[in-house]
Amino acid sequence: MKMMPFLKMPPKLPLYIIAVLIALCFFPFDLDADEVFYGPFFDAGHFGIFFLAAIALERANLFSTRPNAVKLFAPLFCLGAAIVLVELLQPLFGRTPSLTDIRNGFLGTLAGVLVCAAYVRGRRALICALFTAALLQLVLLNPAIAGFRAVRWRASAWPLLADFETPEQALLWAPIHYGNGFTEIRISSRQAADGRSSLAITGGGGTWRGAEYDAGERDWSKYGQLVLRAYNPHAHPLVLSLRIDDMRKDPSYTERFNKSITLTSHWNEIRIPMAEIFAGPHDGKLDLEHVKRLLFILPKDPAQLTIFVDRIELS
Ligand SMILES: [Ca+2]
Repeated sequence: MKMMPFLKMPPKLPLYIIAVLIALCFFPFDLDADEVFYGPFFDAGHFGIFFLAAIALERANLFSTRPNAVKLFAPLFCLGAAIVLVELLQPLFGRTPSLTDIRNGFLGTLAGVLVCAAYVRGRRALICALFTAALLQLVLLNPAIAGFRAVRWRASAWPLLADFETPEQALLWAPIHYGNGFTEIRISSRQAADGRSSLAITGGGGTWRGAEYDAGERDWSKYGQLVLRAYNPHAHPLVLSLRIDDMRKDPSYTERFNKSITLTSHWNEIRIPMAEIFAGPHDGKLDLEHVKRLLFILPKDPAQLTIFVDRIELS
């Protein structure tokens, strides 16, 4: 088969391309603000990076005089070792290693090797291999697309933080628990302070459990208060804890805003002045220009219970 012009390159260029592609894995991207998008985006990116690296390695002709089995497996072995090494070294560059990255890197390498094998078999085989690789890359990008929708919703709804009326905002929330317990969160139509649904937070056991909202480092300082609605389905009062973090990493109890709120039966509207949140931490003030997380902690009660929260906004 006649070589396509775009695959013709000077002898050492493929090796430089591989070096640049692997260097991309170490670039210290700041993922904090829109991690719900960038996290899965860079996970999926490992597929594309090692797909291109596998093609570049084939173009480097390092194994062209070797037996067929070596030609096939040597790129898998070399890039496989690079994938694992990259993940082991990533923490040194402020990146987080993950098994998803390793899986996606291997899949990308495999797809690249298959495209190279298809290339010598003819145009139809090449088109099929490229189509399969593109499809796989799109499937792997799917969580990033969902994350992008969540980030876009957060920006467009601002200063509304949540109303639970649309599914994309669910990705901004995550269940949390510590110790032997469980937490489950879901958008529920059983209760609603506005619209038709709210967020049900169910937990039991453990030291503490609740739900966390990814506030995206947004600026709360221009607003007068945080307003939210919480529903207590029980006949007796419950104490819900609210926590707000700024950019401090793993803030201790004295470095964040903490407040206990007594919920009477049914819906409660809670208004917290921004000045109170600002002055909340015992150590310093809360950086209202960069709010990172909002957490609801369920009452310290070993029994399983559910509370609902709805329409959380700044005003
Ligand atoms: Ca609602």
